[in-house]
Amino acid sequence: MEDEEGSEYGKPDFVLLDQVTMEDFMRNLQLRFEKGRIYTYIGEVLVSVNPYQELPLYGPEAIARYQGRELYERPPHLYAVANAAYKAMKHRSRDTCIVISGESGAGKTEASKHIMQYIAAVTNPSQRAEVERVKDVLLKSTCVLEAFGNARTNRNHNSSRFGKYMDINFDFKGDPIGGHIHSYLLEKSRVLKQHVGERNFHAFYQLLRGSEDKQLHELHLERNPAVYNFTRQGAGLNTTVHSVLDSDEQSHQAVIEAMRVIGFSPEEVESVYRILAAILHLAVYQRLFEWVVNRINSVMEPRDRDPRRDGKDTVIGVLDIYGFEVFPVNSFEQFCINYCNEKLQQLFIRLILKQEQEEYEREGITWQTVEYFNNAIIVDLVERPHRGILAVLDEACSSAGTITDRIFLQTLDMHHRHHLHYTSRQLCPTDKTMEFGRDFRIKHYAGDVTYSVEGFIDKNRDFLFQDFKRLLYNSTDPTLRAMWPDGQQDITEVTKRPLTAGTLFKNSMVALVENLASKEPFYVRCIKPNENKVAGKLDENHCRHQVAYLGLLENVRVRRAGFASRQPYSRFLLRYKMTCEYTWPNHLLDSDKAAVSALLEQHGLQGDVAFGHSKLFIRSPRTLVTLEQSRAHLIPIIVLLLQKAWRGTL
Ligand code: AOV
Ligand code: MG
Repeated sequence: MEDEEGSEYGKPDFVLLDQVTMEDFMRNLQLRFEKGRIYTYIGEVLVSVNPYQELPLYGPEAIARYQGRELYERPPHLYAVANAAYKAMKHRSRDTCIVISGESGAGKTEASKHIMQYIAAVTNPSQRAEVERVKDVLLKSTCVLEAFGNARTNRNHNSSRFGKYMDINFDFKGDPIGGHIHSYLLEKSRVLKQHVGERNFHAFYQLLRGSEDKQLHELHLERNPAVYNFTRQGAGLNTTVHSVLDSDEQSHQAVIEAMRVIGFSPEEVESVYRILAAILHLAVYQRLFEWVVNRINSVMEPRDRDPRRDGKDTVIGVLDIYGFEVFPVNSFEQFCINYCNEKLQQLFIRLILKQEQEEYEREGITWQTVEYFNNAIIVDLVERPHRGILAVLDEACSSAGTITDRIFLQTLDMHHRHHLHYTSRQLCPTDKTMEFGRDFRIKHYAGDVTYSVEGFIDKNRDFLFQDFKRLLYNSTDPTLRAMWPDGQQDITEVTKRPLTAGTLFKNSMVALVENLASKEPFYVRCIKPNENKVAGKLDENHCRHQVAYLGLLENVRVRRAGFASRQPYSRFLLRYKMTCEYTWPNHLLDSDKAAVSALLEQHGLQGDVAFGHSKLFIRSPRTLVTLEQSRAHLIPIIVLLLQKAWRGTL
């Protein structure tokens, strides 16, 4: 690691802690945070603490320092993770994904933006026009989707109210040639209702505050958001987002500009805002949002696919989804959001804690098992067939209006009365923090959340009258028509029972997790430093809780008792064979394993490794740094020798 990461900045990797206790972990986190070092590794996992202030960590110069480097060569940074994912994709043709997790306001969306900026900055050195177009769309799509899908909540002034997974497709040169955005369950109930202190989606305020008088007049709108029920409920007159975000006025222009760059026609942009205006009188927002996502996808469909790869590109996926959240009143939306976070924690356990230990066993490495909390039991409570919460809810929804939210709750109580992670007032009559006949509580991996069942059945049914769909499908506005393709369905299709919102969400989560698991994963674990969005303040209890539930200590233990790096012998040799006389240019030993052993012995590094059946396991990152330095030192000498050889002067 570079000199600037001296001991006064704490350990740049928690794996290097003298002891793995919560106290030591927190001390290091705090020390680094105080020194403006918001990033720290656990092996290849990046822990990031939201600074709630602009830090001089980003931009072209910083990007240049990370470009093409190894993960451990520079201080921990998002750019290093983006670079590692990019290199795995480019040099090893691996589909990779970057999974960003953490609770609401922890900095996931900001992190995803920095990652996108890094990828945009290091690609397309030859300035191909089509690649530039794709990059523009990738970057601008964020601005548009934030306008329509983000809102101020009491936990985050720019909270993502939809889940977003973006695939970026790369050609064989490593340049982005397209992409695809999957959006997950928009919290559309926000259009109608916002809690005290919260706002509707940004786009409404941008429209009212940022439009010209003439346009507002044509749309029959007034400038003041306090006039409309949908935009005044939560925040009253205080409807501006005070933050690093631009004002609504500026944002409105930026969003329109972004839509133009992406390729929305002027007519389409006009339609979007006409519909938005109409929504201030009428509850179709999700369709508008989905249409915007689809429109962006249609211009990101890869055009120049490489025929040599059978049309298959390599992909980097970036996942930025709504974080775990608890409000004074939690409804169906929070239930889905928190279930989604349970699924992602399962994936983390599977890929980082479980798979790692299984690999040691497979490779015959001696290993002491690390215990960790497996949240599979909570995922099962939600998604188990027949008895899980979603199945019980679906059952309630299918019974033609006779079942009430209250009966749904009673059925849950009956099925889960002995479940360790489920309770309700009925089951625990002395607990006055829950209401009889209304609340149930799940003990989530990240904390307890009490859900009110009010509206669960309606929201899950997600019912829209077919006549209404048909009316909108028959509109003369082509954009509006495109949002209601199901308005043309005939009556037999319509009478089939549609899948419920909960089941659709569950299916999309299962598919998402399988998709992520099929890729080489990189993890960013975001931590929210305090509840008050204050710069430079790290609330110890609040952070300790997150460190605990994110499983970060277990992560360090697995990593530490284990190994910082592992790679197949052949790959290791390819990179470092030049540093040893027995292996350069080719080795004559019996096996790659024997050659690697000779190489390490020459460097005096054999004490820091273990030899698996097919892979070398390296304990400390320092060993890699030593090898990298040795390689960097030799490259100019080898180049010189080769040049001399070519000229015949050797
Ligand atoms: P989230 O995505 O994790 O929450 P955001 O990425 O929106 O959280 O971060 C919340 C706010 O914290 C941002 O609007 C910034 O003001 C600030 N912030 C985050 N990261 C940084 C950073 N690296 N530097 C400076 N400020 C930062 V949610 O979407 O609510 O789960 O659903
Ligand atoms: Mg977000």
